[in-house]
Amino acid sequence: MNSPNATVATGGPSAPRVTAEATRRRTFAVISHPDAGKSTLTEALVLHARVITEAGAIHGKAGRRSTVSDWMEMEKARGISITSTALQFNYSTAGQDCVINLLDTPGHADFSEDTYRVLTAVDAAVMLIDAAKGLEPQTLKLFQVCKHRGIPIITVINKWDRPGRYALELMDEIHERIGLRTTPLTWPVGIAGDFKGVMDRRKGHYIRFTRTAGGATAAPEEHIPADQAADAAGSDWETAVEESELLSMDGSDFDPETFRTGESSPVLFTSAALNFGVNQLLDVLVELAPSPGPIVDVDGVPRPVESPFSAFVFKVQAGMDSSHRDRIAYARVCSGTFERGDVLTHAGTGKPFVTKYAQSVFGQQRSTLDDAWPGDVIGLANAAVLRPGDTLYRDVPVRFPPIPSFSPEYFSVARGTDPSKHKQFRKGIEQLDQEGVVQVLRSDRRGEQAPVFAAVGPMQFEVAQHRMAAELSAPIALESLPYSVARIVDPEDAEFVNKQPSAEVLTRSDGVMLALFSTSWRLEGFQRDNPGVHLRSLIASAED
Ligand SMILES: Nc1nc2c(ncn2[C@@H]2O[C@H](COP(=O)(O)OP(=O)(O)OP(=O)(O)O)[C@@H](O)[C@H]2O)c(=O)[nH]1
Ligand SMILES: [Mg+2]
Repeated sequence: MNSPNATVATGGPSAPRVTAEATRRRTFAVISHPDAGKSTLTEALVLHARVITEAGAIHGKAGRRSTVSDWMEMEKARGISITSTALQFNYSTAGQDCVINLLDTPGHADFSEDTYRVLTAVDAAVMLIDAAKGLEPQTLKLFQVCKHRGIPIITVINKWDRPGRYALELMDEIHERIGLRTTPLTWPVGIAGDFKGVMDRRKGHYIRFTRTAGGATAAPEEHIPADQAADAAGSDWETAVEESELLSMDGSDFDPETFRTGESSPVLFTSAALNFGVNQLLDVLVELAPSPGPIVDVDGVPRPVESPFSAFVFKVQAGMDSSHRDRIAYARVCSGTFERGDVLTHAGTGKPFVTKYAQSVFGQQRSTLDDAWPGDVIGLANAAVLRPGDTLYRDVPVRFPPIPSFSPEYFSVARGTDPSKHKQFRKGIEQLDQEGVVQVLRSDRRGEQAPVFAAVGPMQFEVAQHRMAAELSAPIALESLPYSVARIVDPEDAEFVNKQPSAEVLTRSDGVMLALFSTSWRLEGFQRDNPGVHLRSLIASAED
């Protein structure tokens, strides 16, 4: 099944094509504290790229109560994202044809493992800040992860249609608290709550927005030359000009070099709900966000995008379509290309992997994928062998670094409440485990019927419980256990640790034995008293 593209060897005949395809790709995540408007902005970006004709149109009700990325039932009901979503679409601007791979992430700390994993798969991040709330704790943490990984950040001050803080004050806050130098590309005309438009700081003109009913369609915009802007916007324009001059004097003009190294960040002002400023963001992403470059392998060697195909799995998700019970492994393409049906190698096992079921992903929708290029996020359907962190390659072996997993801090016993659903219970638990919705731990003492769920945050339990009932037809009851720390323990020490008060040893599905302790204080006491017992932390945390 080899095609001309499949013959890409380093420097092979298709290398220029691979370079060209990589160059027109933008792969980024939208990140922030919960509720800043990530999913709403995602929807607006897609709307502006004209993939959908009306915001909120893809899922149920127009009038935008649910967004293209929030497709899970529980997400719709609660209005929060509990899992990241990938959307691939084309966008053309100023003669450039781009392919956008956008990842909308959940903001809630309980789901941050998912968000951190997504950050291993992107080349840039759009960091949202709520105009009224400023920098919030989860945004701060995610910023640190981006900084650590060297991911360039575009900052978006969202909800400018609502009363909020002063724009200059927000810039100061970002600089003072996280040391990120802001270089606004647009500047609001009208204070927060009275969003009239933005000044394009590089070109000097005024972009005036017009509201549409319910923000359901793209907002019309007029580009008004600077010398007519005062007539159009009055004193709001003058304030914007003055503030923009202040910024320039302060050295806050865009600087490509420090943007790429993550020291400075271009800023845009938006109202995702009204679709204001969204075009500008799309254009900035195309113009300034980096295209895919070499990805460093586990030995620290960069693999050029023109190398033969390689990709790594950063997420596994099932239950996207309740009528199919399918399971999708999301992979980020690092180098080369493949055509559907090509045979790759699974680096972990050395076994062949057939890409017959490769798909391009757009939220809950999927379509057959014929080829993929560096930067693309692809879905591999029903590939039971794939786990987060797995590498796939062709011809020239490679392995990418493992992806972060967090140490669980919450533990609950799960029991089926309907004895006739024994089989569904087992299958459901296995599925949640594979996806990483929760980690599943077992012990002989507790038995198969009472596995222990381990989670980074308690909301993961709610998701597991909801999905067991709604999707997997095996309702469960959860009973929380009084543990808060886990450590890896060697099998020869397991029995000894298990006998300690306030401790218990359980086995994870990959065979690793975990010792759970009620508090870190207990754990420290145990380690002091038993220096011969070797306990290891589970890390690979965000900072690794
Ligand atoms: N007024 C106003 N409301 C907005 C804007 N953007 C989002 N919202 C509202 O803010 C709420 C949260 O928006 P989401 O897009 O779900 O926020 P999120 O960041 O995706 O939240 P999580 O996924 O849970 O982290 C919703 O009620 C949106 O309608 C905006 O620009 N202006
Ligand atoms: Mg969301």
